[in-house]
Amino acid sequence: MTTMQPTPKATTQGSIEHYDAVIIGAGVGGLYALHHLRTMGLSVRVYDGAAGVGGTWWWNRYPGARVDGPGSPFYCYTFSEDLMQEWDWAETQPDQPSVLAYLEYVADRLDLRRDIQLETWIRDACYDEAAQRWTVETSAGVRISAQFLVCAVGTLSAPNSPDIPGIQTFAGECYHTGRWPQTPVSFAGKRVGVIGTGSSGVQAVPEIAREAAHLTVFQRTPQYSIPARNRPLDPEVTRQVRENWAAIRAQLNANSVGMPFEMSQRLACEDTPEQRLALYEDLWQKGGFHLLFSSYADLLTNKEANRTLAEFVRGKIREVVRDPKTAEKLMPDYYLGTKRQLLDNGYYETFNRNNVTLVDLREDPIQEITPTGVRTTTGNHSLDMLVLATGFDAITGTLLRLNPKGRDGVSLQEKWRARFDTYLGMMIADFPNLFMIHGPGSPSVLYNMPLGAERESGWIGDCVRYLRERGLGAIEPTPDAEKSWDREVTDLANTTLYPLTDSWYTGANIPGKPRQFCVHLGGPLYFQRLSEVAAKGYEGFVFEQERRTEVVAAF
Ligand code: NA7
Repeated sequence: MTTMQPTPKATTQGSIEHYDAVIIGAGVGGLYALHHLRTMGLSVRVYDGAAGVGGTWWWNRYPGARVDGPGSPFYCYTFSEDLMQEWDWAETQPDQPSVLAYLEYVADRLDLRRDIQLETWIRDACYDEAAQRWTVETSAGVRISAQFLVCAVGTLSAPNSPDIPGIQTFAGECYHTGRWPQTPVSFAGKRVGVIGTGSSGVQAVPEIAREAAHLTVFQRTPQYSIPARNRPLDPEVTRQVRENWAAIRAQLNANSVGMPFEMSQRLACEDTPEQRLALYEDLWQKGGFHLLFSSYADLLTNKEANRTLAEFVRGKIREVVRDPKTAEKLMPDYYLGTKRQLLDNGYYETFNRNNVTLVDLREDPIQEITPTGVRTTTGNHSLDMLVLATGFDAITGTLLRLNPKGRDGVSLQEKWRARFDTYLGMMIADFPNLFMIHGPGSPSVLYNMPLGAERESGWIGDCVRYLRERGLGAIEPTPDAEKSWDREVTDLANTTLYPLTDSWYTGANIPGKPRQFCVHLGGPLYFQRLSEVAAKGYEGFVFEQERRTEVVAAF
């Protein structure tokens, strides 16, 4: 591991600092991109609006927040043997403080902080065609210039605050899970309402119910949740992973979601109903994503296969929730796994508590929020605190809010009015030298995100090197390359059940957002495509010769 290298110098022209690369975001993606580009010898500056590093793990401090996918010791960077050997994970599904502590440790261990400016929002970014550089402007009005702009802005970082009549009038405490306060929040003795039952709501509900005087859960769409079965991480697992790290890393890279799962090759119809039930029961007891990935290969592609697992989980809800009416309200009816699959620690059990009420908004919609609570069609729910677990304008929302201006001043909002066109999920036509990490059209949220960030940053670094070695000043994809990439992403998605469901994967959670499933489902195939494109001299891209050389740092 390289530490304590000298920071390549930024240059100053007039009052503007010039860097080789500006990275927006100091989360999982931005931290690694900084390390990687800096190791290559580039001058790099990272900006983040938060007061600490960690990105989504800095903001999402709501009670119960924890890794809700496959957990430790695999939700981490893989590039450094040292990081792997040094960091001890305590639980199989690390909680938010643990993941944040890990990212802080990485920032310190790699000496990243000296190139990160916190509490600094980037409010604008414009491409200067003559200079072949980006100018970004901070919320304080400071302008910075960089040849490359790396948007590591996060896929779940633009909170969706619901437009419910009267929401601004609520007089009690009101928190969005994605903007949870830094100071402790007490629920003791309070009447709390939670709106939203996605991952955040399902994680927060059991924790809040334990402390609050009363909890009212406002549910719009019931979801399937699988027990996470979080437990202390067996030290023997850690030991084996450390001993076999090279092999495990290769396994992660080869896996379709970047995790060491045994992906089933068997079809659901190859087993009898009794065999299926036995397998589902076994994997339900095991907990986590095994039920989805290690049971049958066609659960996300075949409606009948999906129905068998959905029926099994509905049966579990009926078994756990004692009041049959409440159980019926909790019954999901979409294709399991096509919304973000939830993992919980006692979610359905929480509805057996006598201080918890479930309001089914499909039969009893919210009319308005008043200063004292929530009024639904059937009555008032008096509340001291409102928790908005209403999610995010996912994948594209933060980039669109930043709204960079590319060639001819065209804005990203104009460019993406109808479709989120990208090439490889990495770059956008008319936005030269702008790279994305976890952008639309990449595997992003359906892949191990630290590993994806590493692999995408590696591609960005190689691309920068390619330009520098050839005296090229700018790169951008062709519109044709974007169109064929869109077809590839869409064709892959259409082999699955994902596009059939309203979810944040399809953009359906945000009113007016174009409906588009913009996650590349290829896993290793995606990274193979990245390598192929690079090997063919960046096929699908066009270049410009370097016009100016005086601001280019030593490389
Ligand atoms: P999600 O998964 O988008 O969940 C948001 C929830 O909020 C979901 O149940 C929504 O119902 C509900 N919602 C959204 N707007 C409203 C309004 N206006 N009224 C009532 N209910 C509403 O976000 P999360 O934060 O839970 O999870 C996102 C990721 O963040 C997750 O993967 C974690 O890793 C962290 P809907 O289903 O749209 O009917």
